[in-house]
Amino acid sequence: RELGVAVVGTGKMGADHVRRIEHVISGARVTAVVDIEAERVKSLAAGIEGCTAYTEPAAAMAADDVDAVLIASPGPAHETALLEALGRDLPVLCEKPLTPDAASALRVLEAEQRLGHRRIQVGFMRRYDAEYLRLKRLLGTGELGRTLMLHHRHRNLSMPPWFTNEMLINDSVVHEMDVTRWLLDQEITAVTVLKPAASTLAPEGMDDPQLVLFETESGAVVDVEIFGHCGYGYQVHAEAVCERGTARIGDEPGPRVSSEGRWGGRITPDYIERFEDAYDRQVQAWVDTTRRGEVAGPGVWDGYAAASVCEAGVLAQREGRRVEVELIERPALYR
Ligand code: ISE
Repeated sequence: RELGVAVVGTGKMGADHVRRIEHVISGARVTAVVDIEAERVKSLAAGIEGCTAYTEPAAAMAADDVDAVLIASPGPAHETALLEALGRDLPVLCEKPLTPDAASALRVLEAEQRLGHRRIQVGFMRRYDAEYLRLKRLLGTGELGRTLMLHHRHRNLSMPPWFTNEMLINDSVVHEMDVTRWLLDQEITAVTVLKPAASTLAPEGMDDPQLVLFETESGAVVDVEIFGHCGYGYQVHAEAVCERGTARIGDEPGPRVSSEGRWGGRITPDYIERFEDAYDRQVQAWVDTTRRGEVAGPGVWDGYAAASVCEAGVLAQREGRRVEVELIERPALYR
């Protein structure tokens, strides 16, 4: 039967996933929506056949028509919902960050280990982006030799008003932490954060942009430009510098229009549009594997490792020094 999904959190990302499950992908339907905003969730559920509104994740997870959970609430609310889902042995797709810090991520990791099998996929959707996938495949062939450096650029048109300096690391650069670990197939060992003079267009008190440096196990060095208020669009670029060549992705997909003595194109305004295909492919893959009783994609280990790098990153950002990443030994369940 179709997978009955409870979507927990119906803000920008949660609402987009509801639309995706209902209208874009196949094999699943939204049987429950959960939000502390009772009115919002009630009116959302009213527009979906066979969907019930809840204000408590636990109540939705107890319902007979809920087979799996998609968590899209803010990071600090994830741990409770994840532990509840693991307690019921329900499959989960959890938006990043898994949890806001390494200690809470470790608690989730321990709970999944106690369960004895993987149940949680983390929403690091860039792993489903066609260009990132091609870059991963290319680096995997070994044609270009070892990867020595990665250059990432991550620019947002602007950030919502509640966004903080720490969130630039925990909510934005967390994506580069994951793709770096995935592309290079190794852990990040240390983080340094440099702060150029801030843009006067950034909110008071926010150091924007920032340059974040990672060191990795093999000795690669990775830089990430994170710019929260670039003011012109949403851009994500990555370039691998290898021994025998370089490979770059994220340049505008086109069409590149030449007309009236000028050339140019359109820049996507936000991640919902830029990574639309990646989100679609990610959720479809999660539904397909879940229906087969399997778990694939980035998991709790990846969420925990990213949370540990974030923790080092926030400390590096605050104290202006290089901070080493602390990780437990990788448990057998995640090897
Ligand atoms: C947002 O939460 C995301 O996950 C986006 O992918 C990222 O580009 C953005 O900076 C974050 O705020």
